[in-house]
Amino acid sequence: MRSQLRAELQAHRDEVRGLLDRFGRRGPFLLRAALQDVLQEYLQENPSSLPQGSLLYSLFQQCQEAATDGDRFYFARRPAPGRWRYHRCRIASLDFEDATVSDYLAFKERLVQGRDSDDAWPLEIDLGPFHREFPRLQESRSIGQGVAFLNRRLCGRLFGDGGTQQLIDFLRVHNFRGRQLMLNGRLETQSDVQHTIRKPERILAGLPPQMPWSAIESSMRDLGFECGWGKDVARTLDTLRLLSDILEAPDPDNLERLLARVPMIFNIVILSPHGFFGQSGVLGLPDTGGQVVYILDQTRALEKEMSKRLHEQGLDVEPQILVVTRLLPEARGTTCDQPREPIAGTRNAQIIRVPFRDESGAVIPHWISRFEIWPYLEGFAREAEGVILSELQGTPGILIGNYSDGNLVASLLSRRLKVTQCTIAHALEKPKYEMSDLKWRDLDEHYHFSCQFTADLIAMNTSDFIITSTHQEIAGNEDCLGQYESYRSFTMPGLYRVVDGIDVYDPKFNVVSPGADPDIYFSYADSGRRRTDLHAGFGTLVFEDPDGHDHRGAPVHRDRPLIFTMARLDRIKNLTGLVDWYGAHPELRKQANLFVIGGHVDPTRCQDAEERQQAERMHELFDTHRLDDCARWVPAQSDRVVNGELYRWIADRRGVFVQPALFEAYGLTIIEAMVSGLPVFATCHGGPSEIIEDSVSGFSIDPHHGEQAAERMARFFADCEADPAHWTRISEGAMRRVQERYTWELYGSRMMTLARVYGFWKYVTNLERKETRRYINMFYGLQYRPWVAAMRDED
Ligand code: UDP
Ligand code: LCN
Repeated sequence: MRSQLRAELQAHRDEVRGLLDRFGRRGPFLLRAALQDVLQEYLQENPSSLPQGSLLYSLFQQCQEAATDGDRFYFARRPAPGRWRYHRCRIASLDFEDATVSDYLAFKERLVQGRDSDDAWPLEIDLGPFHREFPRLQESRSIGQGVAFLNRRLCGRLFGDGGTQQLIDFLRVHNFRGRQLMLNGRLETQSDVQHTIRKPERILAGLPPQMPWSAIESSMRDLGFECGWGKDVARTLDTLRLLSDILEAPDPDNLERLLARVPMIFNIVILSPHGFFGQSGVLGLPDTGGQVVYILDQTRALEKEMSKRLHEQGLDVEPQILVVTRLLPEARGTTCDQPREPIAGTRNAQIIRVPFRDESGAVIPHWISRFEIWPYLEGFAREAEGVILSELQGTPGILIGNYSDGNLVASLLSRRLKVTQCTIAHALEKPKYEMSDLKWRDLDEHYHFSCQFTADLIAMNTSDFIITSTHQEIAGNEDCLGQYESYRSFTMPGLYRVVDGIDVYDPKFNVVSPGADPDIYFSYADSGRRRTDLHAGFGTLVFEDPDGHDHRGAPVHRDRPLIFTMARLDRIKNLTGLVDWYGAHPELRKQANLFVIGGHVDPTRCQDAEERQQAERMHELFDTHRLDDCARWVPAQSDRVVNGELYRWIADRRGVFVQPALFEAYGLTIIEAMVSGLPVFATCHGGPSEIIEDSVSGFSIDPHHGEQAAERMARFFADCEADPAHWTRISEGAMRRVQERYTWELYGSRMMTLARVYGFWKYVTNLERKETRRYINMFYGLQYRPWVAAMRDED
């Protein structure tokens, strides 16, 4: 390969030099899009310069990043998701050679810091050595199916090593409030169980299948079997047979089915400190969006699933879920100043609010941005721990962290309570901001990414398993980096360099996608459940001009379909981008009206500088494109029931939903719109490109090519005009897609199985990763804490 590369370089010296020269002009740092633009432009002008199929061609084609000082070039190549190679060369000699990740990162540091970086002793974070003994996935298509891999891989090993005894031990450790479950002291060894298990099987086979556990409890107990096998004879028999099949011939599917039944999770703690966490009137408040919706729906789904499983196994126990968030005395009319709030639609789940305190211990009354909360989290975790232990009268079955702050708190708590930790990122900030690692110094005053990225690394590495909403979130696709993948290696010059931060082939990753609440979001065709009483209000909301109503624009052609969008008015959501594309497309303006929900129409009411800037830009666009007679903008609408009917009302009028974000981690609005039957045009950057099958269940658009996106919409409306069945086909495709893959029912069932299976493997193997924990604890204590302390001192 080396000699082939040399030969190719010999044959194409001038062309390669020409190409490098062009890269150099776009340097010093080039990301994938710039590299590909330059490459394609160069190949168009010089068609025979780099033959397709040559090594050189694939080298440049696979390049994800490059860095150059005009003379030296470093290339980061990504032959497959999560697989990276580094190369360097000088333009003068074209001596391509392999480089290490450290070389590459050091070169980038030098470009940022100049000669200063040469004297520095960079702190290198490398978690790779801790994972050497650890099983890894091999195929990129398996990424995100960690539990299936672990079951296959460890099952053989476990039972080969006489691990059946560990399974028996595991079945004996479960109890609920002092009541022994599954196996009692009569059955201590594998051979005890193997010899005994046929007895209850024989007895139960002769009893009526519906006979309840209570009727057989005492005879089962005498044999060594305690409550937890099933609610009745049929279920008990089935579970016993699962165990005896495993003892006879272990197989991963049966093991998962058995573990999924073991009653070991009776309560869950979900952590989500930042923003306004409440059940109504919070959406649209700062730092408050889909995560709140996700967690409330998740809580309902998990409670339902836990209750179902416990009931099936014969335990009449009410599971308990605590969502632990921040108590915010200045609650802006919400319930965020209440220490406790039962969650609607559940039997026993509550929001528990714990305050942030200053150094004197006084409660901090005002909202604090999610970028500024790092100094308060350790105290929050300490106080939350006491509250959790007293609420649950014991430790939780599992801790679920949300977003960087909640995940850090989950790490702190799981370290102390020794509880299985699950991480959910929702949206990692690092990939949202271009070169946020290299530019951390410029961004730190406002964003404090030095703390946030460190917290992310800590949580990713301490958690027992990580749930993502899409495969994209972990490992991206051919062209685009995964969000987690972006933490694999990076440098924050002058702070630290990460050579191996997280491996997307780690079996801790599992894709479990959220859905949309089926009681609120359902098909427009489901006429019996429609809220037609709300329709008159929608006419006012979209078209009319009543005094005192906070809005901009009033479309005059009411018969036209609506292009609908709804999101927080953040730069990344790019609502202004959509308004600009629409305004610049005369045909589209005639085909459909634009309807935007987001932020505040009055910029003086905006909550932060970014929202204000977006609101001002929105007014500017309405002015310059003269949109007031075909577009409407109204502020954030926080009533989900109303919003649910609004999607359907727009579908009645053959409208579409557009999600134009520059980057979207997942996008609950996309799921809500699709399940309502709206054709959706959604960004190709991030999770949405996985949710939507292009041209079947919606359309992928590139927000960096707005004119093409607008053209696609115009073509869609033209096609629907020519053939109204076109709209229906996409609408049905959207509804089908969501029903098949994105439901809370699927979510609840998968999550509860994962929690049990990871709990088991943690118990019987070294999955606990003690060495990683020690290293991370040191990183936390020696690095993260002082940075956070410095942040507090700056205030
Ligand atoms: N939402 C809302 N009113 C608004 C804007 C958004 O109710 O004015 C809801 C929306 O229906 C969705 C959530 O907030 O349920 C936003 O979630 P998404 O994942 O789309 O984006 P995020 O805000 O989490 O980035
Ligand atoms: C945060 C985001 O930015 C969205 O993309 C997700 O849909 C939401 O959280 C829920 O996970």
